This record gives sequence, structure tokens and C-alpha cells, in this order.
Amino acid sequence: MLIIEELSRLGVEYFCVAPGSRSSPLVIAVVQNKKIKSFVHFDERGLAFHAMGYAAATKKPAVLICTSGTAAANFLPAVIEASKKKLPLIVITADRPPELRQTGAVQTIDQVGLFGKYTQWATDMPCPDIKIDPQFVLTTIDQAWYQAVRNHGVVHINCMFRQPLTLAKTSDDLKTYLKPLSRWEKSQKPYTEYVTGFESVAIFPVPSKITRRLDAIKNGLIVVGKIAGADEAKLVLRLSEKLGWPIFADVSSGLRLGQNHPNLIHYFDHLLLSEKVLNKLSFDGVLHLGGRMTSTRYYDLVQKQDPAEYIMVLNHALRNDPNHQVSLRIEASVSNFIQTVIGLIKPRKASAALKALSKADQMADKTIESILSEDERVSEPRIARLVSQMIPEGQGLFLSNSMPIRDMGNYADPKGNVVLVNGNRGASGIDGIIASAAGYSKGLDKPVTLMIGDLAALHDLNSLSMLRDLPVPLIIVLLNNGGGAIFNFLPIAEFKEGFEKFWGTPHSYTLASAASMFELNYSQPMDSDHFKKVYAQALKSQTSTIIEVITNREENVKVHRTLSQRILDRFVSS
Ligand SMILES: Cc1ncc(C[n+]2csc(CCOP(=O)(O)OP(=O)(O)O)c2C)c(N)n1
Repeated sequence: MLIIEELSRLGVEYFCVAPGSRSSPLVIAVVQNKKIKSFVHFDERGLAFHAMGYAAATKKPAVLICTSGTAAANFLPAVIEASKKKLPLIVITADRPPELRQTGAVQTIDQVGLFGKYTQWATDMPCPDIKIDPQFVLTTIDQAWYQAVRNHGVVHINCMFRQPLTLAKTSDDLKTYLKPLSRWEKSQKPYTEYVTGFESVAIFPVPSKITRRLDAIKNGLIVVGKIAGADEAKLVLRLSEKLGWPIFADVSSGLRLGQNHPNLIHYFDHLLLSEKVLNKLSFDGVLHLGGRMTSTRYYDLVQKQDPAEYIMVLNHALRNDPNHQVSLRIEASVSNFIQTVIGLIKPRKASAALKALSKADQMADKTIESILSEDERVSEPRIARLVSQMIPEGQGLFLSNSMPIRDMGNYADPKGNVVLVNGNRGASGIDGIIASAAGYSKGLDKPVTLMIGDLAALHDLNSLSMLRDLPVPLIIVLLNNGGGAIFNFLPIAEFKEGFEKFWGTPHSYTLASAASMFELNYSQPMDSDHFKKVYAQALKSQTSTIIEVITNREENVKVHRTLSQRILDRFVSS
């Protein structure tokens, strides 16, 4: 009771619970606490991804509760993803009492430190007992919450419980036990309140040192990964105007879709294939704002160009530098950084690289639009472009790993709407994607379109059971190419002997019966017009929908290569 009440006083509102017996005392308290929202799912793996998606949308910690044993172990993939994405999660696992540990007792595993280095902080709570100070319980929860929020990470509270697991204490016992907490009981406040932020007033003790280094860059490039949201995106655009530098914006940045600013090079991933474009680029400095880029070609480019200065601004302390090139790492929010430096840096005219890239980008846009709009087939690039053109302003777009996130980055129409883009790029797994998108939609309280491949969908099939009761519908655009299409793009595709069986992993399943089993709308459009019609219908429906687009892996590779080639041909002839 104390644990759940204290969490709710700390402002935690979403409690995700998986069924089990050992966790009963915690779950009883969840049921009896009228201030909080709860969510129940039978599979701890999907439940944990759901909680992580919720935290991604709300930026607030969600709580996970499960019973003892392998139930707890099933939280691990989402714990890893949350920890890599720096999202706050409070994981509470119920455990057996000490006398049952290492005795071969049923459903008993070693849960202490189960999530290892993926937790920011972890503790092992003793069994409830009147000899244990209630103040200890409260300050432990306050500390756990603060560790999760302050450090944007996962905390693990392993709670031992002894039988009986129901409400055993009489109300007199409870009164005596809670006596030292009389002030806490009368108030609605947490026991220990944490205040932070004083030191951040002086984030940049020497802003001039940073601006001097920025001013020294002659041909700069701004790259933007995941950032905080629309306000930060606006600041990035203002900064690029002042610096006159082009921007390569990752699809997760919020700057790729619905932003038609001339400094944005929407199709940079395509353009970096062109020798003609590459010959015009010579960056001596990169300003990398926010998280990682999806584009491998971007990382190849900077590795080759090896700019003297690589400044990275990110709101946590972890290294985010797979090429080992960062020369100045600034731990700050992107908005704090820009607001501090923007008035101090010298304004410049648009750089030669910006002019050349911007022209090339417009040409790429025209080429892609003309080729894709002629194409009535439901190719994956075409579907990505259509979704980017049709998805309504302010809704969520969740992109699965593998090709969906790349298709959207490469083919989204910049003239579409501004939407909230998310995905699991922490560890880039294809697990838990449906659950994460459902949690994201719950946290946003807005409709979300999920673009997902068939293997990722099959991996997380039972999370479809989360959709029927979602308050807002989830639209799943399922790109079913009968296996893992990404591998068809890799050199391993030449290994004919084993490619299909071991990488392509072909199958002939569709999700039609799964949709009916989980009571979802379903359609399988045959061409682009049909897709537009069913997507428009799905956007109006109150029920979640699966739109299954059947494509062909080898055909996909051809479409991508033809598009890239046609874009390149345009450059050569321009
Ligand atoms: C949990 C997990 N297992 C395996 C992988 C390796 N992997 C990366 S992409 C991929 C294929 C994904 O296929 P699908 O979801 O159908 O998308 P497509 O490649 O067709 O776009 C696999 C197996 C991974 N990233 N995560």
C-alpha cells in the first residue's frame, strides 16, 4: 500500500500489471488506489514494451509489476530498450522470501540485480513486517523515483513477500504501524521531495569557448537525431538559418516529415549515393544535435570526410559516437544549448554546400514524386510516401525497425503534416513493436499509425490483444513481404545456398485470421488507390485496424534501386 500510494503522490499515474500470485499485495494496492490508471496484459514481455512506449510518449515514468520467476526475466528486452533510450521506468518484481531463495522452491530464481547494468539503480526490499520502519519504505520509493526521473533510466525494486499474500493485517495493526507517518497521512505530498536544476543554471560556464569553436568551422553540417519535440525543432531551424548550414534530419527528429524548410535536405540518404553530390561536399565541422542517425551512408560520409570538429549535443552523458569522431561533447538539452549560443554566434550566408544540396534535394523530391505517383503497385516506398501524405497533423507515427523506418526516411513527402514520430531505436530490436506502439498511443492519447514488417508483427502477435480496448485506435500498416526484406539489400543475399532459409526466413502467413481473433478491422489493399481508401477509412474508425500490404522482397529491392538510379541519372544529366 505504501509503495503504490507513494508512487502516486510522486505523480506516477500509469501502472502496468501482469497477473500472478506473489505480486498480489502490490496489485491489491493498485486496485484500491483511485488516483491511478492501470493496464493489464498477460505477457510480461509485451507489457514491458507497452510501459516503455507510454514513457516515450509522456516522458513520465510508468510502473511495471509482475510476479516472481521467469515473469520478471521477460521484462529484460524492454528494460534494455528503455535504458538505451534513456526513458524512465520503475520495475517492481515480486519475489519469494529469503528462506525460499536457493532452495529449489517453485517459481524462485535469483532476481536480485536481474537487469544488471541496464538499471540506473536497484534495490532488494525485505518482506513487509511491522519491524520495518514505514519511513524506510517511503524514502526508498522516493529515491527510486528520483533515480528514474533524474537520470532518465530504469530502476528495479525487487520486493520479497511472505505468505499470506492477501490483506492480513487488522486495521488496528495497520494504525499502529503507520503511527510514525501521521504527517504524511494527513498530507498528499511524497515523504521526501526532491528538487533539482540549480546547477543547470550554469550549464555553460564558458559559452564563448563553444561559440569560438563553432565560428571556426568554415563548411559546417547540422545533423539531427531524436530531439525533444516541435519547439526544439523550430530552434534547430533558426540555428541553421543563422549558420547557413544544411541539415540532415533523421526521421525520428520530427524535422523530416511535414517540414519544408529550404535548409532541410530531406533525401540526403539518396543524395549521398551520387559521386556528383559527394564531390561538392567537404565538411570541416559537424554539429550533431540529439540522438543517433539511422542512415549508414551518413556515418560513412563523416568517416571519409573526417571533419576536424564534431560537436555533439545530447541531454545525457552516454557516448553516442560509433565512429569515434566526436571532438566536443556537450551534455545539455538541444533547446538549452541553442538558446545559449544562438545570440553569440556570427550570422553567415548560406554555404555553398547548402545551395548545392538544396537544389539536389528539390530535384530528388520531383523525381521520387513523379516515379511513385505513376506507380499503381503497392510497393513499400509508395506506401511510406502515401502514409506521410495522408497522416493527419499531430497524430503519432511509430516506425518499426528494419525497412519501415528507412522507407519513411527515404520516401516521406516533406509537404505532408507534422506528426509525432517514434520507434525503438535504442537497441533496434524487432521485438515488442506492436506493444510499444500501443503504449505510445496510450501515452499520447492520440491515434497512432504503426508501420511494421511481417516478421516484427509475427514476433509480437499476442500484443494485438492490447488493441481492442485502446481508447484511441492504432492503425497497423503491415508491410508483408514474406520474410526479412532488409537482408535482401545486404551482400549476404548473394549467398544463394543458405540465404532464403537462414536470412530471408520466408513464410506465407497473413494476419487476416489474427485480426479476426483479436477483433480488429482488417483489409488487404491490392493497389495504391485501394490503399488510400482503406487508410482513410481506418483514420475515421474508432476500432484499431490492420492494413496488410502484400509485397515481394525481390521486387522491393528493384523498386529501391530503380528509384536511386533514376535520382542519380537526373543529377548526371543536370
Ligand atoms: C529481436 C530481434 N531479433 C532479430 C533481429 C535481426 N533482424 C533485423 S531486421 C530483421 C528482419 C525483420 O523483418 P520484418 O520485420 O519483416 O521487416 P522487413 O525487413 O521485411 O522490412 C531481423 C530478423 C532484431 N533486430 N531484433
